[in-house]
Amino acid sequence: QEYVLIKLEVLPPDHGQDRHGKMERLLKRIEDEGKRGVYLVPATLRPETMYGQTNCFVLPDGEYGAYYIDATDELFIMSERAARGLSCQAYDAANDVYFTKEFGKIDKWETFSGDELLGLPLKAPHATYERVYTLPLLTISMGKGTGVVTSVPSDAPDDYVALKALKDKPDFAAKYGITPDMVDPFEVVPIISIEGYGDASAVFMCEKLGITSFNDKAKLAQAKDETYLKGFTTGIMTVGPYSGKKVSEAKPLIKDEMIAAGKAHLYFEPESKVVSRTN
Ligand code: ZZB
Repeated sequence: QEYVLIKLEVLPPDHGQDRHGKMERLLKRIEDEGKRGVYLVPATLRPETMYGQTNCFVLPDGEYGAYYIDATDELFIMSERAARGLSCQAYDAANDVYFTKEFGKIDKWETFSGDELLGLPLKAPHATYERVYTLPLLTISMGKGTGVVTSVPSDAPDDYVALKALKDKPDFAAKYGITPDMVDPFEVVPIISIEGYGDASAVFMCEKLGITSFNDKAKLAQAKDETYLKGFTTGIMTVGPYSGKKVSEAKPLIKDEMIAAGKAHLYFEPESKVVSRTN
């Protein structure tokens, strides 16, 4: 499985977050050592939807680490499994540069539980919002991608349902230290128009199928499959430099541009067997 890692830069905590001070210490350390930044790195199959990001999701009980990436001189926050996967992959295959200096060797600077990452302000590439926040999502699988998910409620039904729940139930959000300013200003951003589904297909499908919570598992799966398929086959971009182009045409162009600009990297999901560097 080929994913695209998106780099969401961690900004200095502004209020109430980082209750153990780990992020503050990490940001201080990278400044002292002249490293380039700390990023949450969600894995996505839909890089063309980054214009519609409203937040990032982590699993509150999940275990994450901040790993040093030699190729970019930055720290990436992700699951240990994903860090191991990256350390076995080329950053720039043409020039024989790998993500970490030593094949398969990871360098963890800090450990975070998901709830220690909640509420952190982030700068997300291509997003219309200047800063977005890290919010809880209980359906994240730590065994897939990086365990970090970026949220596009216009086109991802799961994201729409999760963000709506946090907005509609401030008491639930407060349990995770999420304050209304981290969710209320973030409206769905229409980015792709699909004939018969409008310009926010996830919202359309959730309303059409009457999905109100994560308990509607079968309906959510149906909504996801349908928006995925329709988005790719008949969707038209309505924002960005490829506005007016088909999603299927814009997607590889946007992906390549983000990678060339250092805003994203390719990430191959590790299979059970690790592929050797020489083959
Ligand atoms: C942005 C995005 C925009 C996504 C969209 C989807 C959609 P799949 O097909 O099941 O592999 N994701 C990534 N990692 C995880 C994880 N560990 N746990 C739960 N969800 C995860 O799903 C890949 C998609 O699931 C990824 O692409 C990511 O969300 C999420 F408009 O990134 B996506 C209709 C879907 N639309």
